[in-house]
Amino acid sequence: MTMLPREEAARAILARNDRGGYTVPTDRLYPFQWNWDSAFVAIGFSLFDVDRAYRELERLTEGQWDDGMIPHIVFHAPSDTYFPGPDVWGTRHRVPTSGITQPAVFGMALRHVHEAALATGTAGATERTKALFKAALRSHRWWLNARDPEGLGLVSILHPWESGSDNSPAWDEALARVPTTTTTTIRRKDTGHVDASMRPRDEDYQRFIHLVDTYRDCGWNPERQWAAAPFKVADVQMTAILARSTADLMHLAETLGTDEEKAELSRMHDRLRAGLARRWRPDLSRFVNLDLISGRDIETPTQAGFIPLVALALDDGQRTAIVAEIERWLAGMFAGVPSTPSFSPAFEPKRYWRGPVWAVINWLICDGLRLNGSEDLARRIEQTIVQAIESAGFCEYFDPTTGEGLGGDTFSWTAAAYMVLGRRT
Ligand code: 9WN
Repeated sequence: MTMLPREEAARAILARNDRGGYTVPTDRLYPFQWNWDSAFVAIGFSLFDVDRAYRELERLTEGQWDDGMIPHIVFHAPSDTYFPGPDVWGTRHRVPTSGITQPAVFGMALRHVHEAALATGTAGATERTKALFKAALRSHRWWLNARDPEGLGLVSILHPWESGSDNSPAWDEALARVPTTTTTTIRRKDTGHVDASMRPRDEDYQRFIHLVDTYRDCGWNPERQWAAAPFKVADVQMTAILARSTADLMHLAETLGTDEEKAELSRMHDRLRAGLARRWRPDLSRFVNLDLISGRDIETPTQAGFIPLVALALDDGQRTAIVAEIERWLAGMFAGVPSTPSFSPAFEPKRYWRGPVWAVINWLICDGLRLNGSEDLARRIEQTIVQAIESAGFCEYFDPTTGEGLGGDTFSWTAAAYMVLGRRT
């Protein structure tokens, strides 16, 4: 296997962030197991340690709720370096967890891990994949029942943290309706680890915690939460990732699933792709979210508008338009597709999800570009990400205008992204 210039360093980060079969995103700032971080990390592990890749996903499913939801954080072991901890969430699963979820990269990861297992002849792979496949299917059912009860073909987030893009300007208008009052005392820890100018503001945290208080008061019951939610956005990034994971589960089901499971997955896939396709806006050359409280489109430009590339085969007109739009966002940038473009009034190149570049987001965009025939652009973007990591280190995110590394350092998913994207460039 090819070794990249910083391969050993990348593996060392995964080893250092290993807490016993699961990987924390980074020490201290994020001391627990996070849902979509672990899925990306499992893909990274699958390149050199398939058993460990399986373990990452298996440990995540220890937190899966009886209704199928895979929570966004699993608190396997206590730590006082992160807020909000298990006491604030007040959930009642056998392992302490948060009460919300995160993008369903799990299905995509499972396919990667399974294929790596087949390629290396890993013993016991079929049984392990089967068990994880069942867990993934249960979580997809939860998504469609709990988060698309009206049958839009789009799944909704009830908290910005569910999107994984917590502080995105896409949420500004919807979040402004959420009160800043909380019954929980806010004790932020994040700004003790990284510069406050890179993180969400205090007012955002008050609204984030107001939402946690609201859903905890609903006893974490999905129907009650749906009815009470003051923040409810049908998110194209979330829906696209779920649709792509569904396609990957369909692929696994070919050999491992029953006829009923195959038919069910195929129905889910059709429903999600039809919902997504309706979110294309030709005048913007991207897909847009729908605010279910106001009933209005959210047109704020963010990276989410490009993520449906991973799930849809676009027609020629759409493909040409989206590629031109991505090129426009890249103009003058040092690295990658930014989370908010520099021409937007909301652009802040160093603040969380309001401009910086995330390696895993670019990984998804490049996968989608390849799927849609734009190999050259994908490779060009991947090269800038790999270069930023090689010069600035395995940071949480990067300033797109300079490549400066920001946020937490020694970040697990950046290490995984480096190994995956580096092999393609
Ligand atoms: C809240 C762990 C997570 C990522 C998210 C990222 C950030 C948490 C936070 O860190 O969110 O979940 O406290 O800021 O936005 O995408 O999964 O790396």
